Amino acid sequence: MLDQAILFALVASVLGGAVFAKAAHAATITVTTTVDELADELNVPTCSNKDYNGGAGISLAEAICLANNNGAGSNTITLPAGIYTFTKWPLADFISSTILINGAGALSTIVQANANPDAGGTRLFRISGPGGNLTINGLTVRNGRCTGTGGCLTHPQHGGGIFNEGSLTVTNCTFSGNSSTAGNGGAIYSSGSLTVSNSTFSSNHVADYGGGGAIFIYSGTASVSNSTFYANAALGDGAGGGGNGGGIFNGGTLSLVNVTISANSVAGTGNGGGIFNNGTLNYTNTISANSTGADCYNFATIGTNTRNLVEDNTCSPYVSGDPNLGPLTDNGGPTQTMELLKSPSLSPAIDAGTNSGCPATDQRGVSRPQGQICDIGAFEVPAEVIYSNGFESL
Ligand SMILES: [Ca+2]
Ligand SMILES: [Ca+2]
Ligand SMILES: [Ca+2]
Repeated sequence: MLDQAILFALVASVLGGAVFAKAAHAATITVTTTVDELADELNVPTCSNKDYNGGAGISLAEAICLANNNGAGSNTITLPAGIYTFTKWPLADFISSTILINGAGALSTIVQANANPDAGGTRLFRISGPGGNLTINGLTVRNGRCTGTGGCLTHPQHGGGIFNEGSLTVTNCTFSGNSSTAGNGGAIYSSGSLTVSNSTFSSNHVADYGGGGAIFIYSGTASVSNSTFYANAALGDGAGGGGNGGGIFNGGTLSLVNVTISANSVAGTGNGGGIFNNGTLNYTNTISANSTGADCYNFATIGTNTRNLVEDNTCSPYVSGDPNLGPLTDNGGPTQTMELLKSPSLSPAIDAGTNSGCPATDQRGVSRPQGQICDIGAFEVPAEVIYSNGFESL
């Protein structure tokens, strides 16, 4: 016969479990395998009726489905160091819930498309609107691609890395080698809400008449800060035609704060090697330089325009001329950056920004400002230590 206290404990335990189960929509899911275990079931763009138990572990695709099926509330997916290769389109495509994917850092957690994608390509993430809300932190998104009409499923050919119709937040990430060769947005296409900080976009591209080698903002809002865009391109059709915005195409409302944009390009009839603005551009403490095609081509509205450096003097900057940038490389911090050099000539971006709205750190995590004033761009040059002997060293 059960002791009354034990019975009470059992009932409490069952009730507690029931209460917990009802509130258990928010979950943390840890990915345990780099194998794309849901690959054979990905051809239907829904997460229902899938066997999440196939294979030996929980794959990234399975984790996304588990989160989507978990109802309201936010879910955290922990993505340990490793290379996660999507072998089919487009499951991870469909994020319809609130998900945070936490990588172990952009150098060690890599999400990529396979070398030989299905016809049409292998995009890496798609956020459905309006319920989809994805945050990615500390990972690399590379080699995602949409290759032609009908590719990357119903929305076609845009956004080789990520297609966003909901809300997307990117922090401490690298996007490289993503492409959309018959559409817009090599790395990201957005018609929703986009926030990017402390991230680097390099060598992403579009082709034909596509625009936005790295990012194409069709509509909606986008805020980018403490980030670097290097060698992204709108390659054109190879016969004199081309798309706009080698780095960024803006058709919505775009805010840039302490961003470095360098060596991006357009071809043929394309314009705006660095930035093409067809919406509202608000920009502060931002560099655009070394472009093929104009560093910044404004076709619509420039709102806020404070302390920017645009090498070729397009988009009415505070200062023009070469910013004297170092190569894209590891300068400390989780992502690659471009240093402001002091020789052979002092970079005119050093101590030339505004402290108003300047982020508390630079892209690497170095506190701002160094010296009295924030530098222009994503990199803050450390203030020189002047020793009592009057020199920079003892
Ligand atoms: Ca599994
Ligand atoms: Ca230059
Ligand atoms: Ca400074």
